Amino acid sequence: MVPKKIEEAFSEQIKHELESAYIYLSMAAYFDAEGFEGMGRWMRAQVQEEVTHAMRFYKHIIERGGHVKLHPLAMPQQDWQLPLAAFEAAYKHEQFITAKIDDLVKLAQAEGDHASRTLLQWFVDEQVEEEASTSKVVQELKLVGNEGRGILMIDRELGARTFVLAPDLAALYAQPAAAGA
Ligand code: OFO
Repeated sequence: MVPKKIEEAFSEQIKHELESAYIYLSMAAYFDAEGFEGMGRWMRAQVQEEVTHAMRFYKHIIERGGHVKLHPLAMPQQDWQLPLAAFEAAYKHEQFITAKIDDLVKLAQAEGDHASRTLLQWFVDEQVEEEASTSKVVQELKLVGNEGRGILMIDRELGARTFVLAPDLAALYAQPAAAGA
């Protein structure tokens, strides 16, 4: 059975992960409207990834006999001055999420909840990547400044990103086997 405090904190984290998806969807809409197709695609892949982050917490609560309670999502920012401003906001948001994951680690330790440890370690590692990937784009955009060709090259590079569903989550979305199959 999942401890009550963990169930509540993980439900709250589902909200943060879905808010991440919502923020990145808003950024995708901004990039797509501004003609930055690659950045729009990168953000749309990030949206998918954030939803799977929420679903990792969801799966954990359900598997341990808990009840997921959903919270309202905050309205995301709709517009940015430049691609750099959007990616800076994304990097800052990832730092916020890292702090939330660190709080969850402390809570799981205080509750002596060893079952949450593996899940949270996955998120600790993931946040290193999340911060690194957004910060890398910020650095690249800063390097090229307002140079149009440079921005377009970054846009092309980011457009190569695709979303791949992690195999350990595939069961959440797979069709149930037909009876007698
Ligand atoms: Fe869920 O890692 Fe980004 O926000």
